[in-house]
Amino acid sequence: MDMPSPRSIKTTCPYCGVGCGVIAEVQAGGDVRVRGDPDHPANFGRLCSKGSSLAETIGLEDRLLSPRVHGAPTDWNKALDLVAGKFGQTIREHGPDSVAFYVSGQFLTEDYYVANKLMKGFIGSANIDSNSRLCMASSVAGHRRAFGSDTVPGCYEDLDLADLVVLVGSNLAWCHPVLYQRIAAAKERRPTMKVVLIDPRRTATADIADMHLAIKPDGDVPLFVGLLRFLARNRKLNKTYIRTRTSGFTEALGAADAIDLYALVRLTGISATDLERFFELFAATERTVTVYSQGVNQSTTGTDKVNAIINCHLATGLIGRPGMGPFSVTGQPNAMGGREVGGLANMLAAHMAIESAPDRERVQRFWRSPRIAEKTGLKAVDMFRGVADGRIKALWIMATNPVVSMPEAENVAAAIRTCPFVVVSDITAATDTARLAHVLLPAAAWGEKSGTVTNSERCISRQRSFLQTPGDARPDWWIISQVACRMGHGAAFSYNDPAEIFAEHAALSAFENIGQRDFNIGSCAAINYEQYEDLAPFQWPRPANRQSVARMFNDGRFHTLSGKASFVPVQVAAPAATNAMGFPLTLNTGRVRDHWHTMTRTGKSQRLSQHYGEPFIEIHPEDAARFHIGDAELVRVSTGLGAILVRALITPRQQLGSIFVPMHWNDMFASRARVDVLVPSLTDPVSGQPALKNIPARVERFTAATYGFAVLRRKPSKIDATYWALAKCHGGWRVELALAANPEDLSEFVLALVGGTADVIAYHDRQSGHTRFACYEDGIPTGVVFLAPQPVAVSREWAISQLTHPDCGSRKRSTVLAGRPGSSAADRGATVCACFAVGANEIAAAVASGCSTVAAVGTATQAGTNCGSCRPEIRNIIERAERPTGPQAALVASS
Ligand SMILES: Nc1nc2c(c(=O)[nH]1)N[C@H]1C(S)=C(S)[C@@H](COP(=O)(O)OP(=O)(O)OC[C@H]3O[C@@H](n4cnc5c(=O)[nH]c(N)nc54)[C@H](O)[C@@H]3O)O[C@H]1N2
Ligand SMILES: Nc1nc2c(c(=O)[nH]1)N[C@H]1C(S)=C(S)[C@@H](COP(=O)(O)OP(=O)(O)OC[C@H]3O[C@@H](n4cnc5c(=O)[nH]c(N)nc54)[C@H](O)[C@@H]3O)O[C@H]1N2
Ligand code: SF4
Ligand SMILES: [Mo]
Repeated sequence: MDMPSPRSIKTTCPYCGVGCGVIAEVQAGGDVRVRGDPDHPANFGRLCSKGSSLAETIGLEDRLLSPRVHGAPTDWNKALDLVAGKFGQTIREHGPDSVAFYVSGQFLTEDYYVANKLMKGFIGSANIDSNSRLCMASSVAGHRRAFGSDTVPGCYEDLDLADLVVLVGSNLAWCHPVLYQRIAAAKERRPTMKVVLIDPRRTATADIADMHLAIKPDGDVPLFVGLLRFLARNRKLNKTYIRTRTSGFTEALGAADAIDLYALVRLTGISATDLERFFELFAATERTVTVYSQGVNQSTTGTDKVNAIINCHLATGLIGRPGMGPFSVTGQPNAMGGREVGGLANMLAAHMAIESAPDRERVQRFWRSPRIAEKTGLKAVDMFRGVADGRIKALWIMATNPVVSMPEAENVAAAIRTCPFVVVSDITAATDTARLAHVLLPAAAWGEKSGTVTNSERCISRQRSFLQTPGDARPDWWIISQVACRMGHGAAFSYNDPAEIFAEHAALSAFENIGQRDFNIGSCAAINYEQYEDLAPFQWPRPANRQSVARMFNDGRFHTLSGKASFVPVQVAAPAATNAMGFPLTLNTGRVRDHWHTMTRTGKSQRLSQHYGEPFIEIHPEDAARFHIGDAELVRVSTGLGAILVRALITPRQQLGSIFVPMHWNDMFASRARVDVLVPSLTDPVSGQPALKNIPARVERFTAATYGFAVLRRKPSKIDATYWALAKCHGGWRVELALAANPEDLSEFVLALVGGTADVIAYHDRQSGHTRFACYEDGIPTGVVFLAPQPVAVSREWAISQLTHPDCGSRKRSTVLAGRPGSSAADRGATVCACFAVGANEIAAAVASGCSTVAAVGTATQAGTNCGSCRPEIRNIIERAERPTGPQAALVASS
């Protein structure tokens, strides 16, 4: 057989909404390498740590390769007939609103389009909602209130051109790293450029901030209302713009007048001096971009936060021109595409409104559909309530993992368990949601499927396949269309490829649209397969025979009835009670640099699993002392809804009274760490987006009888411990452990963990109470286990290296049992640079030997010289000039 020749395919990163262009190089032997696409306008060749590690995540381990019904593999015909039959029967017996689709911003536009078309036009319900409800809904609602359309006004170039970038509730350094680096580079070129960060935590993003305003959780509405008042009182308004291009200013200012500086300090927690400095900077800078993300959207006042920000840009006319504007950055790779196809319960396709009878009639006519949803469907939180109370009797979850990511996650799981018919489409069966499904459908993954995505700056790019689809996996658009055909809608769903779907979507965007709707990509309405294959990235709108538009609203015309932008009179409400009885702390949740959501993909990469090896809580030193929590001890975090168990990471970057727990860890990777089990389903009244930050909580030290750390060659099938957390590492798996009671027989416990028939050598240090085990099979190490009455103080990186050390003969065993590096081996410390696996201690050593800049550390160690995602942390090490080692070192790379 001929070896296939090496190929290079241009595609798009499947992670965040920056939407970086990626070149996948498939080697002759089938190996894949990825690099940034130098020609892509989103990244010009750059990638972050997640993008750079994509090749590590495309293996077939844990992939779902055939449809399954009640756990048993079956063929597509049977599975599709069953899904179509059950949905059809449920609709006939209980009406169209008895079924629901819960979809995802990680769908490609073509997947999203057909799912929305099937539900709204052919089933006739609007019960299709998306995880974007947890993500972008408040921004969508805020845009629609202000602009009359869901339009992101600016583009990435504005970040280069701005003289002031205000980052609100955005950890850009970790969540949109390539944009963060773009700002950092612009600031290096033009040191007069200013960056202000507004976040209760001092995140890695603070690294480039001239000013960090550690705002009180949910203090954003008062802050921006206060800014509007300041602008008015200091004659910094653009009165011409307000008069000619906007409406409702007087009411908005009236609402703002209710708040004086004293109240502002109290509500925001920011000093009067800092408030004034920020207000003056905003007032004095024309080229100002305000970037915002989940610290804004995920709140009961999320939509008001968005409008409070937009109000300030309208009042100054800072919108629609180079280097300025409010800028909501999208989270998921296709959050924006989902909005374009209207794949949410309160939207219709192509920026048309479900409330509008003419829009409904137009879409129905275009689709030639037998019916059209007449009213808004159930939004995510209500959808799962509907599942719980029996209104929804058939549910299809696609490309999202709600048992981990939805608030009240345990109630969501219970609802799914009671639902008569649940279908899950995923690339893996190893998720907390997939294991509750009656029918599992194997989806094609990134690299195997083809379609388009739209990034934060309205840029539409192709994802292209470069791998063969394994087993029976199929693209989502195909799966949905097949079900639609089998429900009797063959004429409308007989697509041969995604190009046909994209052309239809583009045609609908231009259908009877002479400027009423800004989303218009009519230039692609007649696109054929070859043109689609070659489609270069472009920004919408791009109507037929017209160029793309980089900045919207530059003509001062908006999509409201009056054509003017609307001020929203945002009221400053008293902040939600964070000190509810018995819950004295505020729980904040979010992301870490190297994991993506529920870890189904990044959890496969050992490089990405090293930055943080286990779930953790960040807590301020004084709060830790108040609750008697020591560094690296375990903490029980609880709310009225439940409890989780995570590792303590004590850091002054966290504000007093506030704690942070990442959203990523779940039952596949830890014993009890799904943070959404703790989060109540409180939603923003306008957008229906749940408040996933700022939750009353409490903490207690969890005292274990035994703590442990293990490095194992094989993934353990079961871990019998009160606390465990599993992470991929070089050569195998690392496990953090804690047991409430001492096991009766330590060796038996170790053998069960390591698996197989290992020889076990143990060493017990009577003085410290530590016991160390080294397990071998045929002279090859299969596990190294450390157990102790306190958190285990062994260097994680060093212990991991023992599994794959070339010299693993008996001479080495004494070193392993000593539990520390021999005199010849250095302890690299916690991984900071994922690309070149450079540890904190190596960087600290470089700093100690005279490297005083990030560039110098890069020259000495290579750290930070590839994707650059770790540069804020390197700078942090330089500033502190020392790093802790020991058990917490695995955690503190970022603290
Ligand atoms: N590494 C990584 N990157 C990602 C993702 C990922 O999973 N991992 N996911 C992607 C997705 S889908 C999304 S939506 C984005 C999210 O991107 P971000 O929104 O940047 O990420 P988060 O960590 O959720 O939250 C941002 C910040 O909001 C702050 N915050 C909390 N409460 C408040 C408040 O009341 N006011 C203010 N001003 N700030 C507050 C938090 O402290 C946190 O630092 O990231 C995308 N990029
Ligand atoms: N507490 C708290 N909770 C949060 C957040 C928070 O900040 N705090 N953030 C919220 C936000 S912004 C978001 S976006 C959500 C994200 O939450 P989820 O959407 O639940 O998280 P993912 O892990 O991205 O889930 C995607 C699923 O799709 C699967 N998948 C991957 N590719 C494909 C494909 O091509 N087809 C199909 N069918 N499946 C595929 C993956 O294996 C995975 O199971 O979490 C939300 N939940
Ligand atoms: S910033 Fe990173 S995760 Fe986001 S699209 Fe670019 S490479 Fe992917
Ligand atoms: Mo998101």
